[in-house]
Amino acid sequence: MRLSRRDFVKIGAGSGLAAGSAAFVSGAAYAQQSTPVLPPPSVKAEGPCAKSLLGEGVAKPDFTLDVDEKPYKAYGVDLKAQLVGGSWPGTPIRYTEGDMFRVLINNRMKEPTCIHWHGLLLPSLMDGVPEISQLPILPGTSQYYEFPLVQSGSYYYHSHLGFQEQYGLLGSLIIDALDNPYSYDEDEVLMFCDIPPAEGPEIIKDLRSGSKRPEINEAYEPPNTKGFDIDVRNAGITLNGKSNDDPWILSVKKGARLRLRLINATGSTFFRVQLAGLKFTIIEVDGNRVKPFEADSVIIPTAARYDVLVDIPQGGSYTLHAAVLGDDIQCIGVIHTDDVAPVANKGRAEFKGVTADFRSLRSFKESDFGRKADRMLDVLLSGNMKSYEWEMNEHYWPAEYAGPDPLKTYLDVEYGEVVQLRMINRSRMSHPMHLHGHTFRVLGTKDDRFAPVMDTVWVPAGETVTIEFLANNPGMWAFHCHNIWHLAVGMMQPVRYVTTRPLRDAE
Ligand SMILES: [Cu+2]
Repeated sequence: MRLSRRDFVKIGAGSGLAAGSAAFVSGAAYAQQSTPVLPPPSVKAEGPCAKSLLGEGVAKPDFTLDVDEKPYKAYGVDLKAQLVGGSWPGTPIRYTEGDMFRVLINNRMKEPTCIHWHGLLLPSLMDGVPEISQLPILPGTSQYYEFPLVQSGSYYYHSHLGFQEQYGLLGSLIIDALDNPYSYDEDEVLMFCDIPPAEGPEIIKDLRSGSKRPEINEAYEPPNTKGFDIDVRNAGITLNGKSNDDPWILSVKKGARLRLRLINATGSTFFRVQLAGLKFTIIEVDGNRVKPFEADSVIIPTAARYDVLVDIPQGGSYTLHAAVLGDDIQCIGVIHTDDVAPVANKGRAEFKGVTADFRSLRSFKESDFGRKADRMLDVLLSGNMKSYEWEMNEHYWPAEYAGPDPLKTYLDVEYGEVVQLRMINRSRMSHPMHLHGHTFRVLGTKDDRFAPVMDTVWVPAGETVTIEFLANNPGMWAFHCHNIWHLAVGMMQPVRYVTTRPLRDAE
């Protein structure tokens, strides 16, 4: 069933959840809960994962994601991977704005999982975060997710349980716009993943053994940021599942205009990306339209997405370089015209010209909420590299590897407020901060009326970044650092609605 735009009532500017359509009733019912009510436990499958899970009156899923354990080898490392549809990245999902999202997860693993739809505006109980929005999906059981898609752009899905995301449990999630303002000849998803050097518990053990930052000669560092720190030296980076010895290749026509959806789906990697000296134009960040910005390279933090347009002016073979900040490794891919053989330039990336990051961007439309913030909250980001503990507001969220005395603390907001979160980074590391279920404006970039709208923002070491959002989606929402190692030790403080909207009659 395709919903029309009329079915959606925007509750506020910039972002908003659908209301008023019959299809949304279940979502609205979830969203009405002032304290989260856990959904019924996952349905126990009989034999192979629940074929009969979906009873009468429930629409069939458009995508069935089979999650299973599988050995995986890349860059000389053997890992126990957890994959969707047997590949890393997993089964791609694609919809059109206004569609109902109907996805079934079959957990065929021997351990629980929980799947999060990164960047989507959805009912809280569909958000897939254990302990915050749903129960884990137990081994041999299935979970059905259904909600209306009220936005467009480049997103991805990933497990929000343990280290699974770092070991392959993720895939792309693209929502085509109903009215696409851009024209291009090719539309390509470029998904970057980092391959860890060992299993998760081993990496945490190493980090806790007091080892310092690895000595890296010739590390790539962004301009104006000295000494970009990393925790873990990854074995390598894949692009759409391909490693550098057999790189990802795209064949196009001479003169083609390409839309590239650059998705940083890594556990802890920041990239600086360039395309063989070709200028490109940034058109969207985290699925939100920006004033077109021309650049020679762009810095993409963990869990962020940048959509760019690039023209392939003449016949040739063009190598894309994604250099890892703070390390000396890079990922390559090749785009070539169909009259020329692909040739990978495996040399070290050399950067020239304009480097963009979130501070370069302005929202395409005015993003201001038209009033001052109702609530301003400080969020201290701090840590201890020696004991390997990472905190938000000097607390750890309970997690398997959280520091001593983890505690459930929340950032409380009320429905309808304009909320500012001032993130003060008192550490020497950068933190890619992600808020679930909302988009936010990143203030202090250029002109706050046109602040870029995002869902994941880089808070550089020692700096302060303020975001502003409209509290229009009641529930409990994960707000955390998207570096998997920081999250694993408890770097999370959820946003909790302490009031909901008043009762009202159906329109
Ligand atoms: Cu962090």
